[in-house]
Amino acid sequence: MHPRVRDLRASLLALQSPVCVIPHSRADVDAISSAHGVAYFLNAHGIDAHVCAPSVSATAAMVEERLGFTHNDSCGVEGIDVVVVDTSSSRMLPYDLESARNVVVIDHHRGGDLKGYIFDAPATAAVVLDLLEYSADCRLLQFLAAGVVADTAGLYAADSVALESLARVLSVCGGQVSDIVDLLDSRPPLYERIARLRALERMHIYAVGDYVLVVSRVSSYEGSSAWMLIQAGADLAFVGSRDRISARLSPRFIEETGITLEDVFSRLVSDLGGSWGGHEAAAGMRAENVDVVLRAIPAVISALLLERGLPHSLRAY
Ligand SMILES: [Mn+2]
Repeated sequence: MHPRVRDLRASLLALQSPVCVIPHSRADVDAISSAHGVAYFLNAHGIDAHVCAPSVSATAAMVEERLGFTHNDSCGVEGIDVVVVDTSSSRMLPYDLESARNVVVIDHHRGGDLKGYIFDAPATAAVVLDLLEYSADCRLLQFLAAGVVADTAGLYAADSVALESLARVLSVCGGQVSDIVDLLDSRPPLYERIARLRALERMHIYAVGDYVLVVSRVSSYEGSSAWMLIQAGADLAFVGSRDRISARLSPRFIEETGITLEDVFSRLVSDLGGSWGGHEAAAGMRAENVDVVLRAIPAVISALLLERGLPHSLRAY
């Protein structure tokens, strides 16, 4: 056990029943699994604890149900002991904790306003696994392992600590990585899947030099559709709905050309009006006439490449 986890253990064991364990609002898999892990730890040590989560993300709710866990949707915090998990920002909490008797905070994000146990860890669930010393019901250990997988983008961003915690869960409970990863596997709702398929049906494909640009049109779920087009092999995907356009870029395109969606959308907005917002690889814009903007995209991408001294041919397929 990490020395700081030992200190956390002592702080938790000093709490008095009943304890309310609260993950951040719109709790993700890491937050909700960690909350269940802390409640289990307290209950195992004779302290009555329950998880209180007024809002839970769709994926977190799905994993929770798959593994047979339940939580309370609301709780009163006045005069009782509270454990906050996976956040140290009071604005991320569903309750004002001013009136609570004691508050213990467990997190792995820096920069919050609440003091507590902030770990340099890949996920709060990795800390909770250490706290439990990997000794609990396997449903709980797998839930926490799923929290680690979720917070490391499906292990893509996992470091040795994340892999070690996953390896220890597998050595205790058996099974393989896919058993944990599959817990997080969700099928999007019907209308989202139909929108994605429509995006495939209606797409226009361009080769801009070595890059594949895809432009399409749906009536909703344009962001999910753009993401799917990148998964399907596009380097640039732009999908319009009634009054907005969502876009995604592949990491390869940004790395090799230095062109981001900030460049693309600020050019489109200055040429055609509208407004945009987002990040370099995922962003969206609002436009009065979405079709006019969509038609302008191939030429704008081509111009941006030329401005960076990257000659290419532009072909429609
Ligand atoms: Mn987390």
